[in-house]
Amino acid sequence: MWISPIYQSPFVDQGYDISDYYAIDPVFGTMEDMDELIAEAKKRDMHIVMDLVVNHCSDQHEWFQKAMEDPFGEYGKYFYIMEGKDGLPPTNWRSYFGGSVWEKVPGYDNLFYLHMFAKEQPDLNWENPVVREEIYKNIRWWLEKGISGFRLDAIINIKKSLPFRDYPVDGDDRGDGMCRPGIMLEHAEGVHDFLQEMKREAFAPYHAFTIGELFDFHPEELEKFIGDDGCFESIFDFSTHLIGASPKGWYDCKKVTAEEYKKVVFANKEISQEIGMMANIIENHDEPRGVSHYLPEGEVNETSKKMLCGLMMMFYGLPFLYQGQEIGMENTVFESIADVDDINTIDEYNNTLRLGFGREEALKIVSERSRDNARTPMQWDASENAGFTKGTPWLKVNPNYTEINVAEQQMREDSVLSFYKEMIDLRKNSEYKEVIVYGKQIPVLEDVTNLIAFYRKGEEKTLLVLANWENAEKEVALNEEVGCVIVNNSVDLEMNGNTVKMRPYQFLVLEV
Ligand code: TEU
Repeated sequence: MWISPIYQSPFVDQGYDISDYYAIDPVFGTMEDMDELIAEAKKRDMHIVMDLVVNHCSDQHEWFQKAMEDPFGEYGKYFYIMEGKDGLPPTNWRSYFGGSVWEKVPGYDNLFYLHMFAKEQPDLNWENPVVREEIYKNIRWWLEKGISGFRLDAIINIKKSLPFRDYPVDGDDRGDGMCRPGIMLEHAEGVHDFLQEMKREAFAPYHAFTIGELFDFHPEELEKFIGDDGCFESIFDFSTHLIGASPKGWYDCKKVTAEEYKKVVFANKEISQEIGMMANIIENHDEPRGVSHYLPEGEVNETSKKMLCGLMMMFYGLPFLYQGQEIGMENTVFESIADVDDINTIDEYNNTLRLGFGREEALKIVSERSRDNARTPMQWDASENAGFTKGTPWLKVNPNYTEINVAEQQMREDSVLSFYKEMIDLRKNSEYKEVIVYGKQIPVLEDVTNLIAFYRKGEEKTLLVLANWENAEKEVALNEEVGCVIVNNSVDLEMNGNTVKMRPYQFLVLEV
C-alpha cells in the first residue's frame, strides 16, 4: 500500500512540499495513528510504502528557513544558492510548474535559490554529504518504525549537471525565453552513484522495497535502475502516459489511440522484461483518470473500463492500482478554474490564456489533463460527499458519485470492482501465478488494427490475451486452437473454428 505524502506540509503541492520529515500532518492524523496503521497492516501481512520526497523540501522546512537567514552559512550549503547575472536568474531553465527555476533570496538583489518545481519547493543539494546523511537517517527511522519501503519521488532530479549553464531556448510556443528543465538532467551524469549509496546506506540493511518515479532517463540505463544490481526493485512505466504529450503545453497534446498504445507497450516490454520488472499503471495522482484519458469519448463504459484493467493486469510487470481506479472513477467537471487546486493545472491554464485561447476553451483544455481529476475524494457511496466526509472536502466530489461508488459496485458481480477483484485473484491463483507474473510477453496478430494481442509464456502454461480496443465487432483468426476461457468481460465467446468473434471492447484471456 503506497501512501502519497502525509508528512507535515503547507500543501502548496499537495504534500510534495515537506516541512518536517519526521511528523505526520495533522490533517491526516497523528503519529500514533500512523503507528496503529503500521501495526494493523502487519497483522494482515500487508506492507506500507511511503513517499520519499527528497529532491526538494518545503520552504517552510527548518533547513531552508535557516538557509534564508544566513545563505552563506552551514544551511545555505543544503540548497543550491547562486549569484545571478546582474539581478537576473543564473540560468534560463523553466521550472516544471512554470516560470524560472530561480527565486531571489529575500533581502539580496543578486542571490537566487534553485527550485525545479514550485518556488516553495527548494531543491536539496545532494552534492553535500551532510544532506545525504540527513536523508538516509530519515529513511532508516521510518524503516525502523516498520514500513516496508519507499516510492522515490522525482528521483532523477537529484543529480544536476554542474557547473550550471544555459541551454538553447525551447522551440515551443511558451515565449518565455527559457528551456525545459529536463534538458539539464539529460546532461547530468552520476545519479547512480547517489542512488547506490542510498541503497547501501539506507535501504539494503532493511531489505526495503523501492520503486522509482523517473522521467528523462536514457533507455540504455534501464539496467542500472532495475537490473539485478540496479538501484531500485522497480520503476513506473510511464511510456503510455507520454503518448501525445507536447512540450508546448496541454493545449497541444493529442488523444491516445489504440494503435499507438499497442506500439509503445510492445516496444517497452520487449526491452524491459529482459532486464527487470517495471510497474504497470493506468493512472496515479499526477494523471487524469485513465478511463477518461485512454478511451474515446462516448465509449467509456464498464466493458471498456474492464478491458483497460485486464490489460494492465496481464502485461508483464508489477501492477499498481490508484484509489478509485478499481471502481472506474472518471474525470471530474470543473465549473471554473476556482474549482482547481493543483499548481500544475493553474500554470497550464495561464499558459493557454497567454496564447490567446478564451477562458472557456482554456478550462476545457486543462480539464482533460488536470491532476485534480484523480485527486477528488474517493467515492464510497451515494450519500453526501460520496460518504467520504461530513466536512468540506479539499476538492469537490465528482458529481457522478451517485452512479459510480463502492457500495453500489460491491453488490454487483458484473461491476468494475468485481472485475478488478477477479483479475487480482487470478494473479494470485497458484495455477496461473507463475505464467502471469513471470511468463514472457510475446506480441501476436500485431497487424490487426485496434486489437492488442499477446501471449504470456510461462514454464508450463501459455496464455493468449486479446483486447478489442474499439466500439465495433471484429473477427479474429487465431493461429491455434484455444482451450478454456479464463477471463471474459463480455458476452459468451463465439467461435467458428479458430476464428473468434470479438465484441466491442471485449477482453479475453484464453489458455492455449
Ligand atoms: O512528480 C514528478 C514529475 O515529474 C511531475 O512534474 C510530473 O511530470 C507531472 O506531475 C505530470 O503532470 C512528482 C509527484 O508525483 C508530483 O505529485 C509532485 O508534484 C512532484 O513530484 C514534485 O514533488
